[in-house]
Amino acid sequence: MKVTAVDPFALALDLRSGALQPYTSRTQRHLSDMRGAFRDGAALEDLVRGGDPLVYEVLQYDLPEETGQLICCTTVLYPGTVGAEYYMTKGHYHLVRETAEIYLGLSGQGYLLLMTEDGRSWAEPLGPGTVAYVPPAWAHRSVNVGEEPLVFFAVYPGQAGHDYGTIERTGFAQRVLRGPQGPVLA
Ligand code: M6P
Ligand code: ZN
Repeated sequence: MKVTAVDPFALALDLRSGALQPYTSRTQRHLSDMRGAFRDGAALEDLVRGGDPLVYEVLQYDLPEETGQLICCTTVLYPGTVGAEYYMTKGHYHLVRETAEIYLGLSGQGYLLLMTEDGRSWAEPLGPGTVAYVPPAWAHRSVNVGEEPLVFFAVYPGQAGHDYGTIERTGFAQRVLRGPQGPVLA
């Protein structure tokens, strides 16, 4: 197998804020980047007009996107709702379905939602110290149900790739809504 030679390295991860030093890319997603994801499209447009808040950001140390490498990143998902629906990530399958991922929760409280193309769905609570396994072929999206940022660290195979299109077409099997007694899975 041919794999790009990379020197060993170590990064500094702040276990509370998720700050990763150094990082090489920072992806920021505002609500306007998430049209179609939330149930209440009119509420989303109101919030976009009101200043288009930042929903989450991903700090990553980029490596060659190839078999043999492991890529790690941290996600900071801010608290908030669109209508009754908690802020969440876009969510994706891996382009190469035969690849898994590990999440390590650092701070905040939320859920990791998962689903398969043949109709299974799953929700795992995600908080400080949670190690969650995303098996091959499971789409994954995280949701912040707390009052502070939901922060987690993730590791996935270099060749995995992100398939957002399938979820844009099918939506996600479950939604997490703010109910009178707290979060409700719908
Ligand atoms: C995790 C990983 C990343 C992903 C990020 C945000 O950190 O799964 O690969 O980019 O969450 O999720 P999404 O790409 O679905 O917006
Ligand atoms: Zn992934």
